[in-house]
Amino acid sequence: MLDGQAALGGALDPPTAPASAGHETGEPEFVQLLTPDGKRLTHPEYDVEFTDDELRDLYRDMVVVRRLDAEGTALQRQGELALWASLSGQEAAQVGSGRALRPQDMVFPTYREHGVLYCRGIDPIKPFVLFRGVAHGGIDPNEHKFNMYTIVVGAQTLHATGYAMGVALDGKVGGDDGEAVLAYFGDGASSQGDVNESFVWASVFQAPIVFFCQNNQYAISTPVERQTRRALVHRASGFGFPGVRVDGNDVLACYAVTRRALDEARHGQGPYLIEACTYRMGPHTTSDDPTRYRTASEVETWQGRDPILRLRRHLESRGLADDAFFDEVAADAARQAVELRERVLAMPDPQPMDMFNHVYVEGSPDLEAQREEFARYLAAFASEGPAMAAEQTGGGRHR
Ligand SMILES: Cc1ncc(C[n+]2csc(CCOP(=O)(O)OP(=O)(O)O)c2C)c(N)n1
Ligand SMILES: [Mg+2]
Repeated sequence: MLDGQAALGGALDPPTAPASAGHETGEPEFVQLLTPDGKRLTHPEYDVEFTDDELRDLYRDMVVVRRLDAEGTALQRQGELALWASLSGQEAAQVGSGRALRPQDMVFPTYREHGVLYCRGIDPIKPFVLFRGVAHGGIDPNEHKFNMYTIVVGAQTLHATGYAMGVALDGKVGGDDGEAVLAYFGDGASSQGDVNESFVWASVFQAPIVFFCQNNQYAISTPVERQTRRALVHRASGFGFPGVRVDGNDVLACYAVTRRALDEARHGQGPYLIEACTYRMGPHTTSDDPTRYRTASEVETWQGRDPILRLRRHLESRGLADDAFFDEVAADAARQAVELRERVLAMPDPQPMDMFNHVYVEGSPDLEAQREEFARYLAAFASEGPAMAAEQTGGGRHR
């Protein structure tokens, strides 16, 4: 037994035991508050009362992030982005968890959390800056309490755990105003050493962190069955903290479990694992062709669990929204997408020499030597005109 474990009491026991939540047992058991046909369920441990306005707002958020995401795919296909990692299908997991955050909470995303970024109030153009390659996608993590995207699979869970340990050392846990950390990762990342090491450190130091696994069933072409023989949620108990499996296509359930887990963390109860069962409807990124490794019928099955459609059905069945509302939301999303597209196309290409500007605060002799060498290299194309210089340096590749 770990020192101090007794003092933590029941915090180490999963609040719900997802008994048969394994691939091997067929139908998974998870927290669900909204069925695919829009029926509202209750749950004894994870439930939230949503106002009518909150339900409509969650609907709007999901429609908008799906629409902006579609713009990312379209822009890449038109040669305007180098790459796009789509969130399509994962809107409920991202909006539900993203809206469950309190202002003081800190987020560590992967490369796919455009929906969480949107919920954080960050300008949605930020990921487009990164994927167009005009900047490194830098943002001030403290401004909106949201860190930079991490492409290195699983690495952000270590950053998040270290940060969360710092939060605890700073004495910022233990009350309603405590800070909690939300770290996203994928089913594939669950096999990374970084993620497992994060679990160890977070657990033994009772760090205020919620690990949010979007199990979208694939790590590129590798199905989740190649990551684990049991449901990922079971990992939590082995590391010594609670875990819960949630219907990741149910925005209400994702909100409810994340809110509860974050609140426990901010009150000093230590880490929590959430496994959100969802599905990546599109390719891994625009570089991938998912028809090579999954069947159309599987995709169809998941279409029937669509996160947006089920909330729409719920709103309709309760008379909380009519066609005018749905049309207005669609028009709002389309307007935001057009505006985003125009701003992406208007982004200036970076100047080749700019890459030396922000490497060190005060520069270095090596950097200066490289800067001068590269300037001479560019000057060598001067007689061939700016177009050739741009081609040699990668500038203008989007055209
Ligand atoms: C350390 C590391 N290994 C491999 C890769 C290549 N890679 C990028 S995404 C990915 C799959 C990740 O799958 P998952 O964690 O399930 O997240 P998802 O993309 O499904 O959201 C891999 C292997 C990488 N970026 N970093
Ligand atoms: Mg995955």
